[in-house]
Amino acid sequence: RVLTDMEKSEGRQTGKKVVAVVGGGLVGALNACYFAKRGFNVHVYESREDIRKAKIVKGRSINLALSHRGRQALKRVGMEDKIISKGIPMHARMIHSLSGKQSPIPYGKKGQYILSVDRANLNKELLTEAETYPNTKLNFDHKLQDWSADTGLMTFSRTDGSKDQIHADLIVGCDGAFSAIRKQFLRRSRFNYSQTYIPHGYMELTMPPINGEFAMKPNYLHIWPRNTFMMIALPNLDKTFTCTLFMPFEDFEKITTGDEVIQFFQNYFPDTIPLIGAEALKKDYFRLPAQAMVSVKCTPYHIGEKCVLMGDAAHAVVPFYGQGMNAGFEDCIVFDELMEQFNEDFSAVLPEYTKVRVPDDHAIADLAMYNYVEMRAHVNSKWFLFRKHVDNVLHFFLPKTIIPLYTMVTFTRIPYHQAVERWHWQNKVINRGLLLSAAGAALGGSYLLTKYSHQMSQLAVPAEKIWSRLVTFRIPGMITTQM
Ligand code: FAD
Ligand code: EGU
Repeated sequence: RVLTDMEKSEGRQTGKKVVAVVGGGLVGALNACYFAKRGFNVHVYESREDIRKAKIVKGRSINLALSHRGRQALKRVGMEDKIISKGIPMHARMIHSLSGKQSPIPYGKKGQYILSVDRANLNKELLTEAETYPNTKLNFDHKLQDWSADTGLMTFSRTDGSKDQIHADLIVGCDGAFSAIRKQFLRRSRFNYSQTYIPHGYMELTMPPINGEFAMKPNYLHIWPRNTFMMIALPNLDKTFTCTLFMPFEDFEKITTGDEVIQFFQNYFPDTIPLIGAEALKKDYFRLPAQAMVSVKCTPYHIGEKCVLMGDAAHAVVPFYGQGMNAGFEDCIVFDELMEQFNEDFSAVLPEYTKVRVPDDHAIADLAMYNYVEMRAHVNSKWFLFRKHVDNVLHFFLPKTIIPLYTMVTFTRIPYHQAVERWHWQNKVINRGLLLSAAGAALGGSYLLTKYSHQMSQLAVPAEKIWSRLVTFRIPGMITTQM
């Protein structure tokens, strides 16, 4: 429900508590709307300049895949329509094989698509929306230095060298993967924390329009799966694509000249050279060094009734499920529901938030890491196509029993940890051979055989291995929370 200006201004008079949202990124800006809607006096503190005024916006990834969880969170503050109107629907993946062949694999039924959204625009729109509440104040150029868990006093530094000391009743840490708020948690007893950098880095390359049109089909998430290397491309409103190359740092470092860049692309992504342009590629590649990716898990997410972590500050995940922002946005829904349930009593809401949210955030962190390992280990374009078709075929024949994991993650609000449990259960069902009944085998097998007869010969050697991988998932401890 969208609030009227009258309703929005009510918060000002209520003399409600002061909520400090630290970090005005995606999750911080959305959270500001949630707290403002409840009438709190909301102060957002963001270390950077106002991105709506800044000329150059540096930051991670230009565009993002927005899916159901994120959309639901936007909807609750009346922002869904505004954001999706500037998003580009992606109804399917487009798998690019080494030979340049393109094969689409739909995400699901007609209404099941994800959206490519511009990070900067999303952030700007959310900040502007937060500002429409008179009980919200945005403070840019405020970098949190330190804060006290006993008093709730925060110290901010400004670029002119001055310091600001500010008090709040509740501090909401939305300051990203390297959270300064979290530092105080680390000093406390019984706080669990783990951080893992993966050996891969990522680099963004722009694919310009050709004759004013998208260089590739726009309504797809384009994927070039090449085992240890992978590239992904999402469309932008200006008809460019942002290509993200994922590769071990080791390999990034091996490429030192423009000619080596072209040689590398010639070997692995030949179809993209004319689309990105050989000259642009040589330049773009050296413009910025490859960026690191980190996975962070911790628990608890709160300190007493004073402070709570949300978004990447609580759980940075590797981007191999397209869920980091979506999970962070869902954090806001979960917290808001608990605020309703416990009458905005922070001393009850905060512990319950940790209790219900930690298992789900840890589950998506583990899933994303699992998918990273899986993709790196043996996912080339044939394997990717094969696996997704098996998922879809099983779902087609047993729509109520077998729901692909990505479907539960991307198109439902089934709690992440339940999605994982259900996935394990489904694999057991498949494993026990219920599906290997004559009918299932004949139907599924003949479908695959006719469609992939030429590829079957290549799969034939490790077929047993592949099948056992498919049905058993013997990777102990990968999914269960290891804390
Ligand atoms: P951030 O976006 O990092 O925002 C944190 C904010 O806090 C920043 O504005 C920062 O300036 C500010 N800040 C930091 N320190 C301080 C301080 N000391 N004081 C004050 N302010 C501070 N997610 C998806 O859902 N879909 C995708 O397709 C997707 N793709 C991705 C691709 C890549 C390559 C990467 C790296 C991530 C991807 N993600 C994706 C994840 C997504 O980017 C993050 O989960 C999301 O940005 C988290 O939002 P946040 O607000 O918690 O943190
Ligand atoms: C990575 C970087 C395809 C944006 C996981 C799928 C991603 C995104 C997939 C990035 C993949 C991988 C899924 C979505 C999405 C797939 C998903 C990954 C968006 C399992 C901007 N992933 N991503 N899975 O199914 O569920 O299409 O940078 F290549 S969207 Cl790694 Cl659905």
